Amino acid sequence: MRRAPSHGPGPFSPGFWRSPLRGPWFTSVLGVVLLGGITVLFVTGLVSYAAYNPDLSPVNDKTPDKGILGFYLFSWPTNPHWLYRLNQGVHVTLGITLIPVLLAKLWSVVPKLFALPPARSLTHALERISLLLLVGGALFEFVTGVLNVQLDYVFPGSFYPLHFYGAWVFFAAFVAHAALKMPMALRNLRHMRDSREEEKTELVSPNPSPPTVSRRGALGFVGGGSLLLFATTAGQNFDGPLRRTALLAPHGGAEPVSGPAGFQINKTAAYAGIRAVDTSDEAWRLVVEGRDGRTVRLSRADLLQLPLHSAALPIACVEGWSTSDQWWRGVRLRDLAALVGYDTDPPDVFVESLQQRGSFRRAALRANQVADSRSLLALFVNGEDLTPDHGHPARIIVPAAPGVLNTKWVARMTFGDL
Ligand SMILES: Nc1nc2c(c(=O)[nH]1)N[C@H]1C(S)=C(S)[C@@H](COP(=O)(O)O)O[C@H]1N2
Ligand SMILES: [Mo]
Repeated sequence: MRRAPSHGPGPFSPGFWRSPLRGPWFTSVLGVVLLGGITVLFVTGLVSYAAYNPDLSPVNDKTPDKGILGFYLFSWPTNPHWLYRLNQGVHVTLGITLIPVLLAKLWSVVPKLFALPPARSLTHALERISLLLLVGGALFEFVTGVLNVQLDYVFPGSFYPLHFYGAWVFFAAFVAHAALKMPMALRNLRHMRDSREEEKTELVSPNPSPPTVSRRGALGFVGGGSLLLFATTAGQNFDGPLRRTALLAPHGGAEPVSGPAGFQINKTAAYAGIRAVDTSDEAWRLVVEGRDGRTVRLSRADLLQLPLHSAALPIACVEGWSTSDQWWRGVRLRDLAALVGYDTDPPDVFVESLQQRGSFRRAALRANQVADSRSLLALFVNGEDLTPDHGHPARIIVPAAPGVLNTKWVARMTFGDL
């Protein structure tokens, strides 16, 4: 029997960590899964950032001092119309599914956190500092992500820059870590399988308790946890019975009402402080501004006199829920641009809501989004007037864009390059 080397008291002694599950094979399997999964999370996260058209700052992107990190130079496309729905569905569903894998991975290496001496050499010291960024960054990104999805914006307005900067710090540490450990992880996976004959490493307990479950069994348990999270989350990207399987989705995962307006609502009119007196046919006017200060004021009846068009488009929120295509009907954004002097080549537009309360009131759209014939100032959805909660009297709907750009209760639109 091997004797436990004692380097310190309690957890600082390797003999303190007795699970026979810990070892290079177990850690390597989880590490390889995270390598693939976190890379996808990072890419879909960056794509999601690009979808906001962050160069339309400070309106769409309020990240302070982002410098070269805000390097997007392209206009977010409008095709395919489900682009953001797919991207964000993958980002959020995968992120939630990976939680058990992340926790198991951290558990598998936790003895190393207590390893003494704290640093054997300068390289070792640097490696341990990078691990702090890695573990701290991972926990920070997963926690802020989940909080945002579940409690929509516990930190009003600040989730976005926190998650954004956190992602860069975390990913830099992650790349360094993967580059350092990948060769060893692959070697472990190729040669060792689930062998008990592992070379003695820091990960293997010198004083293991008798096993109660095999390593494969433990991996199955982690995978089962992931599968359960996946199965109770993914449904929020679909309508009907599937959405009811999204037990973990925010808003209880249920349709808010039935009928034509029976798709998910982000913020209700009551929450946003929208009063019926301001949205009545008598009171409400849409102000459209454009070239050379040209301004028109339109009542809902005026808008109904303009050519009306339909488009089947989803709402896809950054929080990871989305609706299937809904039938929107209203006035094309490019037709509104034409009313104020842009007969050809419509420019960008800055959209403001009636809403005075809460962090969300305005959003900007790029010229290519305005030009798309499916981009509407919608007055109807699924054959009926918009309900107050979906943005009555009028709301924006744009193909492939994040839900947050689809401003509800529109009051003013200013056309002109931003
Ligand atoms: N004025 C206003 N418009 C808004 C919002 C808001 O809070 N206020 N929320 C946005 C977000 S984040 C989303 S996902 C969609 C949701 O639209 P829905 O509630 O009709 O599903 O509306 C967008 N438009
Ligand atoms: Mo949203």
